[in-house]
Amino acid sequence: MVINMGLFDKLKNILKKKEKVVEEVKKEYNVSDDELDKISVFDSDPTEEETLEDDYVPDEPELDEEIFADEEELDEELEDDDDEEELDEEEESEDEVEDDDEVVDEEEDIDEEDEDIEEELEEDTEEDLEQEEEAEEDEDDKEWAEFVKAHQKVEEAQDIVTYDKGLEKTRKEFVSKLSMLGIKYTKINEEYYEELEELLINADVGVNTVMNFMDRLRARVKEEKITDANYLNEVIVDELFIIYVDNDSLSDKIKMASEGPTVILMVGVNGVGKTTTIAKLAYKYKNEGKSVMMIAGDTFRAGAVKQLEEWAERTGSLFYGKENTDPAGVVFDGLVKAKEENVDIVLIDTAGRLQNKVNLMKELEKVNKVIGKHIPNAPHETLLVIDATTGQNGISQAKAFKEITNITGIVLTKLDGTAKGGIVLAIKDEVKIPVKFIGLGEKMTDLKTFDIENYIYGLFKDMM
Ligand SMILES: Nc1nc2c(ncn2[C@@H]2O[C@H](COP(=O)(O)OP(=O)(O)O)[C@@H](O)[C@H]2O)c(=O)[nH]1
Ligand SMILES: [Mg+2]
Repeated sequence: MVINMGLFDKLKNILKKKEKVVEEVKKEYNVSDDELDKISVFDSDPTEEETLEDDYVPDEPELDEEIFADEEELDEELEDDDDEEELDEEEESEDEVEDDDEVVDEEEDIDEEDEDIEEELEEDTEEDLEQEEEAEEDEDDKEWAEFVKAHQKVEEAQDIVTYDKGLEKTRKEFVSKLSMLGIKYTKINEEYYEELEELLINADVGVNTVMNFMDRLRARVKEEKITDANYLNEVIVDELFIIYVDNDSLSDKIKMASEGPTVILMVGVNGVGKTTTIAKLAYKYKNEGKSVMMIAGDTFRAGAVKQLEEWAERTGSLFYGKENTDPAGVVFDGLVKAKEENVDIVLIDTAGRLQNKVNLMKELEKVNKVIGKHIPNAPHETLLVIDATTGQNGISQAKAFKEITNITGIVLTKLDGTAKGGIVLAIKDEVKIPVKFIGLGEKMTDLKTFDIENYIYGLFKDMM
């Protein structure tokens, strides 16, 4: 491992930038932290107005009866006028023809010239129009790019504040104690190390992770001749960050199908938050413009199917479920429907009774077989949901499930409800499965993609 001396300063810069993004967005939209989630940039798409106006160009009439009615009336009026004028003109020209044939020839010449000029004029206007359109498109592209940027910035601010709030308990408990340690000990000695170790274990960082961490810290103190406990806090943040990024071969991204539905299977014991996480994921993907379908594979627990159906309704997702039947059968029928409806994302809920490991393993095998038969390379993700408030128990669940089926990612829920947010580090280090999402509250917007920088911000922002 390469110890990067400048890491803490880099972290500090990252955290400062995050603070700035939040302040700027709050100021721009004139909102408080609590109101940030309510900003919807999509309500103010700057190119929308122009698209509406474009619909009213004459050769593409709006299918609006009132507009048609008006136009018909107008046409009739115009026709009436035309008839009278035409008649007058005809009479006049007849007289002229009788008077002199030569005039007719001249008139023909003039007509031809007129046509040429008209053609030229038409070409000119076409070119002008093209140029105008191009300019408009460029302008649209620019506005759209700016809009996307503004949207990303709002989203970033929303993420940061959600992390900030969701990790408050851990921050207050663990980080304030860490700061106290720096004040209490003017010198780094055995007692200091012991207290620090206890602090980390209490934050659920995990015994093995803490042991490795302590070894590295001691070595670094020796090597860098660190004596000041306050300065050591910086090194600690640094090292905690390294624990996480060290294992960076693990991808946090959700694997998406290149074509056809992306299938995400949710597993985990009862009560950890599978069903609500499915709802939050559906909400997220719907917001991204994707079509979503939920399949209720938890067919045994009374009310589980109904609960998911309600979430489907609320999030505007499609739904398939049947109570008291074989889960693999429900998944089979659900996937047939998902393919028929050309759905983008399929979220499958499962029952999580772990009291019989063999049964659960067989059932998940069956479900996986059905999914794989329907859609090649599916499920694209099997996400294990664990409840952060259960601490080390959650880690044990992860280890057990890992033996049962191929877990591709972890969703760590209820981080907002615990002061032991260090569990994120333990999972990465001891389970070696990436945390892909974290639950930071009960709102639909409280499920976030796991982001180490936002996590570090949520934990240590007071220390910077
Ligand atoms: N505070 C908090 N509560 C959560 C979170 N995720 C889920 N819950 C709650 O956990 C409870 C159990 O969730 P449920 O989805 O029914 O669990 P399941 O049995 O695994 O399907 C519900 O009351 C949820 O509101 C979270 O991130 N934060
Ligand atoms: Mg459930």
